Amino acid sequence: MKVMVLGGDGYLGWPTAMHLASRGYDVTVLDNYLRRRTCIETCSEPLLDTPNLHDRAKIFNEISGHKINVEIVDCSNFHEFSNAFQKHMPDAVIHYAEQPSAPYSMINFASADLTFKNNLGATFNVIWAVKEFNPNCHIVKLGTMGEYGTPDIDIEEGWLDVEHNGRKQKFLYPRQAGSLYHTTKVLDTDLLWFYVRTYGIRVTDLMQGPVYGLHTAESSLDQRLLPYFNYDDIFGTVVNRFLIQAIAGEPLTVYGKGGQTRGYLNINDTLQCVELAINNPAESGDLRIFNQFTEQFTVNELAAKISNVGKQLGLNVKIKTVENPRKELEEHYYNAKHSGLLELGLEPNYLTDELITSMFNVLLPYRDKIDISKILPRVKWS
Ligand code: USQ
Repeated sequence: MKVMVLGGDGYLGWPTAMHLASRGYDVTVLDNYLRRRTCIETCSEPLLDTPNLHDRAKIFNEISGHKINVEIVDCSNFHEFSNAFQKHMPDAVIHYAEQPSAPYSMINFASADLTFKNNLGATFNVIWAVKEFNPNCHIVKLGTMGEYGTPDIDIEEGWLDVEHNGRKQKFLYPRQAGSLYHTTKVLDTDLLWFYVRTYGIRVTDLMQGPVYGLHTAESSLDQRLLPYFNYDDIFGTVVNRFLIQAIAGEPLTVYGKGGQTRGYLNINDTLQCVELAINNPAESGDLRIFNQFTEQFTVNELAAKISNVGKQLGLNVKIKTVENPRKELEEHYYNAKHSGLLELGLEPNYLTDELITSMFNVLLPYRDKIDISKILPRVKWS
């Protein structure tokens, strides 16, 4: 199967590319290094120096014998993207090519404008390239659990049966996101749904929760193959941040009351999920939606788990309440369904003490690389 990974330089894109190449897929990665540029511009450099895509593909090829094709392409430019698409004519496109940070999208007009145009533009171009040049190609789009927000009712898997005045209809589950970034994903879903129902393209929209972790089977082959790992306030996700804070001896930064609940997953489970999605494609004319996470936690629960394990390893871990820079509910109901990917065969890697210990052990050798000035939140919602 020919697979294109859009955003192949990112935290998830590169591990996905290696995972699929190792399993015999014909993999091409596309990226324009937007993540690297926005990280440099905001002083949010990752923990490790990460070789560029051509170099990483070469290193991976030398070590594993597997090939990854690299195209340095801006997916939000239709000319560039459609040329690459026609050159490789993929059977499936995995679309990670979006500005992924909620705080980044809330800095100012320029960051909001970039997020809006990049994210919607890339999705629009993927849809049009598929529709024009290979309508059978399966689009696997990374959405986010944050599209749903935190409603006071159960969150269904993408769709909701609504009964109104004695009549029934199935609709996209109501969405009310908490940042401009998350809102671009809501708009992506609407765009995809329009083109699916109008032109019969096939789409899987994965509502993913915050991801954590560093090591995958392939990245553990060589330090230079590790993912682009952020721990700063703008691009780092909460579990990765807490692990680094614990190692640095800095207090874990719980925002507000810490009752914010989200569905989380291990980076290795992201790889399983996207592979399951491409191997079980959506039907033509189907917008299939899966909630992609394995277990839910409050921020306080995450801080307690990481603190307990850190202390067992001899780290001096403290937990601190930080004024919440975001506008979000800090205590709320949360019950999100997530059975679709399990039914396809997902075997979760849960956030056990053993797993937290193994993540600490992978990260501890890089203690000297941590820049503690990147830890406290710099971007406020208002
Ligand atoms: N949080 C803290 N302390 C911190 C960092 C975060 O309490 O130091 C809290 C946040 O306020 C939030 C929760 O932890 O309530 C999760 O924050 P996060 O930064 O890990 O995740 P988020 O900004 O929602 O975004 C991340 C990814 C994004 C993805 C999303 C999935 O950056 O690309 O779409 O997770 S979800 O959250 O389900 O929408």
